[in-house]
Amino acid sequence: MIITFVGTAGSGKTTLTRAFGKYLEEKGHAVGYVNLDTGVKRLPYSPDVDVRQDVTAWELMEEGLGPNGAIVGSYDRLVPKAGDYAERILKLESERDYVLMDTPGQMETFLFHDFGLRLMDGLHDVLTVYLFGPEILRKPADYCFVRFFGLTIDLRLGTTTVPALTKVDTTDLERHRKYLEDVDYLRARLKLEPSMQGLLAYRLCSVLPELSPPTRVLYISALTGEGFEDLETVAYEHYCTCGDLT
Ligand SMILES: Nc1nc2c(ncn2[C@@H]2O[C@H](COP(=O)(O)OP(=O)(O)O)[C@@H](O)[C@H]2O)c(=O)[nH]1
Ligand SMILES: [Mg+2]
Repeated sequence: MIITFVGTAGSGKTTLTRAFGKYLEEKGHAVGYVNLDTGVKRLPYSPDVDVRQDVTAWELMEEGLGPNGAIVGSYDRLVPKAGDYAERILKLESERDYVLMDTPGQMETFLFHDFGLRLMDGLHDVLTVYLFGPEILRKPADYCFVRFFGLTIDLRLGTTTVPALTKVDTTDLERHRKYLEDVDYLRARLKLEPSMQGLLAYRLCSVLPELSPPTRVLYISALTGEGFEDLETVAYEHYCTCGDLT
């Protein structure tokens, strides 16, 4: 089974790839690792498939491009190879119990670039885990934002996406849990918001139950291992039920 970690730069994708992989290995599973980040210099795990074998962002910087141009340019060069990478990842999947895919630091290069989309088109039944840190959850509308962002990843990649709050070792988990799990509570709080943003969030959250089943939210710390069992369970259920994560 293939699990892809997607999230903004610094949300914890690489750290979780390493920590969750180690957890699975300690339980006796064979784990394959895929690095899709052309811009990373050092990885805490040994990738079995690594896009840096073909191109790195820093070699394009040496050719004179700035950091953003180098990142985009590196994925432009990878586009013709997307099918090959998909095949290599599928082969790795056939040899291992789990394949963990660590995606580009900047999420947009995966979600908006042809390379990421073509690669995902070549894979089947991928479980995508959308990682977001507690620092982006400041007001009630933010909880609505992350729920919808998870859905837009589904829409974009055509995979099943489960939202995961990361770095829970750094935050007051119970407060986040209530907003993320109890849509009625969230709506009640949003109703009190006088802004247009609050009104939009209220309306969006009102249609959330219609748009998606009550998806489970994961609460994870790559440092303490909290939530790893739940992630393993969700991955297992995904492969047994083909996408029903209620
Ligand atoms: N406290 C805490 N820090 C974390 C956790 N996961 C990642 N980090 C830190 O967050 C930073 C970014 O992590 P990284 O895995 O490189 O993020 P990426 O850009 O999404 O791959 C690093 O300094 C990590 O040590 C976590 O679960 N708890
Ligand atoms: Mg990373």
